[in-house]
Amino acid sequence: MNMGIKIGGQIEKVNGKELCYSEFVQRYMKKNQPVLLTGLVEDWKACKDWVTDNGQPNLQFFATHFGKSRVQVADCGTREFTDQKRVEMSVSDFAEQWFKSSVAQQCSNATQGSNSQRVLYLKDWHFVKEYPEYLAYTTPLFFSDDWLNLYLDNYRMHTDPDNYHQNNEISCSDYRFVYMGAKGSWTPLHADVFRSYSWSANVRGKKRWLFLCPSQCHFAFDRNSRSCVYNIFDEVIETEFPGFKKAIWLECIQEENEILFVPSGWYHQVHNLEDTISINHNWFNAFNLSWVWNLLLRDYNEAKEYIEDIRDICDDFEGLCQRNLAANTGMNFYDFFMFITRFSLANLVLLCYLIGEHGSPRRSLSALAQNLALNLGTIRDIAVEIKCMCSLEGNYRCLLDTIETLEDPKFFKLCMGLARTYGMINKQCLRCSDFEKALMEDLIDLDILKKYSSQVCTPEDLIKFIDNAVSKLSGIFSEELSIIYDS
Ligand SMILES: O=C(O)CCC(=O)C(=O)O
Repeated sequence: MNMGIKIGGQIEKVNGKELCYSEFVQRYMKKNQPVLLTGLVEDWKACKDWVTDNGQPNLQFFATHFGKSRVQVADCGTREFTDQKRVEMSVSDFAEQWFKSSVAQQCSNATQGSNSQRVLYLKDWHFVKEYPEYLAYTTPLFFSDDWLNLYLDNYRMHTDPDNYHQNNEISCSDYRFVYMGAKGSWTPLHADVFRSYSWSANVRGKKRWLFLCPSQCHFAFDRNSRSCVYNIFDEVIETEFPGFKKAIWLECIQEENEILFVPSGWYHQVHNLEDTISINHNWFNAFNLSWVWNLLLRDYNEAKEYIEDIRDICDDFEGLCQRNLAANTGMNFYDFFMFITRFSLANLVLLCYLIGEHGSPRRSLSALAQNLALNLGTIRDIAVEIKCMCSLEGNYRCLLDTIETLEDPKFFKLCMGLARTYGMINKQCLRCSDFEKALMEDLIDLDILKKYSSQVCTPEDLIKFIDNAVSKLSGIFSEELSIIYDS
């Protein structure tokens, strides 16, 4: 019997209306600390439409408006490998089963009998992707610097031409989800996909979260550091998980209408204390990009070690490692490299625009230029790390042609999304419509970016590309751009 976990403290709660963006960055995002935020969801349509007048989940509304959607539903009582067993069903079937089991629960409460109903939990519903027009909620400003979903709105993270699965399309299409489950539904211990940040808003209901900070995570792993505890409230066998008892957990009771910020690499287990509907995004940006790269590197080394014994009989051992990495982690080194290269280029396009448009720096633009410089500096640092990985030498084929990219409508949309994000964060100092017009009508002087070799094939190419562009641009934003080389 698990004699109970040690709880060392609670998560800080802050009124989101009294916090400004830069405070959120300094206190939580940069320091990778969790926080519970109040006051940010009150005007969401989801909070009205998805909850009945007497405060219950409005299952009828879901069945009527979104009933045909196919969703993943976890059976919380059945483990399958490291997760719960999942089945696919329609939202209306899920709503019907939820309704029936809550009636059965009420009957068993009344007769003090036992209820043998399965506890089902609808997870990872790509709601925004499926219903973009419905506008259920708006992402709070604190979580808007989201490179992951902005990128996936325009590109696929991974394309394997030999292995094209329609099914995978929607499941990798974005990381904006709706979760719905009855009281008692839960999520096993895990850290988030790509070691991204996440935020989770309770539209209805209440959750209990248990967190392990990154420096304690090894306590939840087995003696080979391979698998982590599934349910921290189960009996955890000491010989298998020798450090488990030493773990000190942080607890958070998240009430209705509160949003939890979950930092990178924090393991967590979650229990719905009431019937709950939540909205949940995963995302990353300059502050946690290194977590993504470190995870990829770790998973790559594991993937390689796993098939080491077939290296000699393999025609393309490296290719196989990368394919396995993409299948298990959701992206591989090439996908990540494409991602950071496109992002660098988009940041540089925005800088070119700021300079062309305003000739000399204005105070309000200076903050924006600093954002872009921070992004470029982070990407450059990671490119330096990738370069240092000798095992990759010679394995890069030509990945990205910058001139072609600069003419690609998808890339335009990425640049516009970036402009919108940093325009919002910096209080509209950038008129996005002007930027959009300039981009569409080819009015931005991109000569600086077009001058150099257009082929970015290796991390060295990317570093050179950034350095060349920055050296030309820094005549104007010299102070802002100097932070690129700070680390
Ligand atoms: O709400 C849940 O059950 C799980 C959510 C979660 O794990 C997350 O946001 O990372």
